This record gives sequence, structure tokens and C-alpha cells, in this order.
Amino acid sequence: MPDRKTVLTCAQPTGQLHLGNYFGAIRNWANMIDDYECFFGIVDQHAITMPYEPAELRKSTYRMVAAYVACGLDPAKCHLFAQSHIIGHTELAWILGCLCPLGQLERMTQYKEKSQRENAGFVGSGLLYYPVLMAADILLYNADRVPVGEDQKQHLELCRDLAIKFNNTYSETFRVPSVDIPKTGARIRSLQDPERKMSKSDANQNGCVYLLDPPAVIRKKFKSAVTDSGREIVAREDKPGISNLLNIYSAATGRSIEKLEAENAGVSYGDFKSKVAEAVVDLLSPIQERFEAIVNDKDQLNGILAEGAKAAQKVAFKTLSKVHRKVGFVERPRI
Ligand code: ATP
Ligand code: LTN
Repeated sequence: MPDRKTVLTCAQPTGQLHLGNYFGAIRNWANMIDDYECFFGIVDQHAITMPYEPAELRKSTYRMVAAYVACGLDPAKCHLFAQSHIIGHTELAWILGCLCPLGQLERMTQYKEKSQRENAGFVGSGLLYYPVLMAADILLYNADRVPVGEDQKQHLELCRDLAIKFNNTYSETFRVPSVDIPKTGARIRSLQDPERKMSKSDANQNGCVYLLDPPAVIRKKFKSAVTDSGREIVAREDKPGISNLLNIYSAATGRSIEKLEAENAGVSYGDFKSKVAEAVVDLLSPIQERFEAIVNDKDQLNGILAEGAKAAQKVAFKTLSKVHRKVGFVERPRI
């Protein structure tokens, strides 16, 4: 279908996916694969901007492909690719970087945070250049929609600035992507501290439910979830714990919060937490089964990445040769 609009989004192959990632991002992406030409990049080149273990990166990349497929990103309907497989991301980043004011990169929140967090005192230039590479990821595919979380807003704005600057400096080349931050979509909070978002970097790991947690661990985490004073099961501002549990219950079952409130009137907090845990176990079981069935099948995972790379490279080469022409590079010889 050539006239379908393009969706592109990427994630770093670091850490394990959790319920927040699933409800807030991956499940929404899975809902787009029938209507859009979707490219989902696993950005391994971004992942080396912070200290890391090569063997771990390789393993995480494969696990991420397996997890995405298990979560419904059907490789027959979308393109899953590894950033490092595609010629064009770093090439375009170089060109965009030559248009990007240094000061704008130095002012990026993520750069400031991560460069200060770096305890060894070493800050690689890649960390500063990260947002330019991200702009290249997006512009290379002329994406119509780039679904990202709120934390990526500043990076997306830089991408827009660079697209506009390129178009003005040379001539109309890039589609300027809109900032596409879903307002809806469950914002899942930590089970231990519902004032904060569920996050893999949470100091209290009991607050974070991973997609691959065994049922016993999921039940334990929900059992120890903090609730609020009182006994009512209602979503209300002064009841952040119960509101979060209702939110998770609703996201896991597809039933509305109102319906769940009505159904659970009079149920004790303890029993309610067990019900939510069971709903999450039921939701995650088939995902975990699909993950286990594929994660050790290297041939299949490599095949998925090869298919993704083929589709992505086709688009990338097209954009890259156009960009090379516009900036005045001479025609590439056939070699
Ligand atoms: P970190 O633990 O380092 O903060 P993270 O767990 O927030 O990372 P990211 O890799 O930054 O995960 O996010 C991947 C995607 O998941 C983003 O689109 C982000 O908006 C979404 N996401 C992350 N946490 C939540 C959450 N608690 N609720 C809803 N969406 C979330
Ligand atoms: N910086 C993003 C990951 C990312 C991305 C992208 C997202 C890299 N390139 C292009 C969307 C489009 C993050 O850390 N979540």
C-alpha cells in the first residue's frame, strides 16, 4: 500500500520492558500497524552513548526484538530494524550536525542530566550528539507520525528545528514531523510510590512490574502495593494508590474505570489487589509464552531484523541520496 502514512519510533535496547512501557507505548504502536507503514527501530547506536557491556547490548537487542514480537508488533505487518544495520542514520546525523548550533545541544535536559550523572567523570561526545542522531532517525524516513513520551519532546523540537533549517538552507526536502505525544494512554505509576511513574530505574524494584516477571513475582509485587487510607475503591486525586491500581486493571482488561469501581464496591483492598494481579498475570501469560518461543531462535530473530533492514534501507538510501545531491556532494560512483 504505497499511500499509507509512515510511523517511526525507536527505543534503546537497554533494560527490561515493564507495564508502563507496554501500556504507555508498545501497545499503542501495535494498534498502528494495520493502518500505517510502521518502522520500529532498536537504536543500538544511541545505546553506546553511555557506558555499557558489548555482550549485554547484543543480548538485549535480540531480547527486544523477541519482546516486541511477543507484544504484538507482528513482523509481517511492520518493520523491526536495528539502527546499526542501516546506512544513513549516522551519515545524515553528520550533515544535520553541521547545521546544529552547539549551544542548543549543550542546553538539552537529557544531556545535562546524563553528563552530570556520569560518575567516572567521562562524558563522551556521543552523548552531546545524541539528539542530532535522533533527528536523523526520524528525518531519514520522512515520518508523518513519531509517537514518543513526554520526555522526548525537547528532542523532537530539535528535530523540527533541524528539518526547517535544512529546508531553508538548501530547499524543501524534509517533512517537518509534528510533536505526537499521546494525551491519553495510561500513565502507570510505581506500585510502591504512586506519586512517581513506574520506571526501570526506580530504586524500589517492587514498584515496577516487568513484562517477563513470573506470575508469583507479579502477585507478590501487587500484594505489597501501597494503597490509601479509607476503604473505597474509587479513582480520585486523594487516592493515588487505588487510582493507579484501577488504571492498571482497566488497561489490562479493557473495561472502564467506572465499571470496575462499581464491580468492586465493598471489596477489601487485599482482595482487590489480588484481582488486579490476576488480570495482569492473564494479560502477560500469552506475551511471556510468545517471548519464550522465539527468544532463543536466533535464525528467526535475525530473519526479522533482515526483513526490517531491507525495508528501512530502501527508504534510507532514497533520502540519503537526495540529501547528498542537495548539499552538493558529487554523485557516488558505482562500486
Ligand atoms: P527509565 O526507567 O530510564 O526512566 P523508562 O522505564 O521510563 O526508562 P523509556 O525507555 O524511557 O522507559 O520509555 C519507553 C517508552 O515507554 C516511552 O514512550 C515512555 O513514554 C513510555 N513509558 C515509560 N514509563 C511509562 C509509564 N510509567 N507509564 C506510561 N508510559 C511509560
Ligand atoms: N531518545 C529516545 C529513543 C529514540 C527515538 C528516536 C524515539 C532514538 N531515536 C527516534 C523516536 C524517534 C528515547 O530514549 N526514548
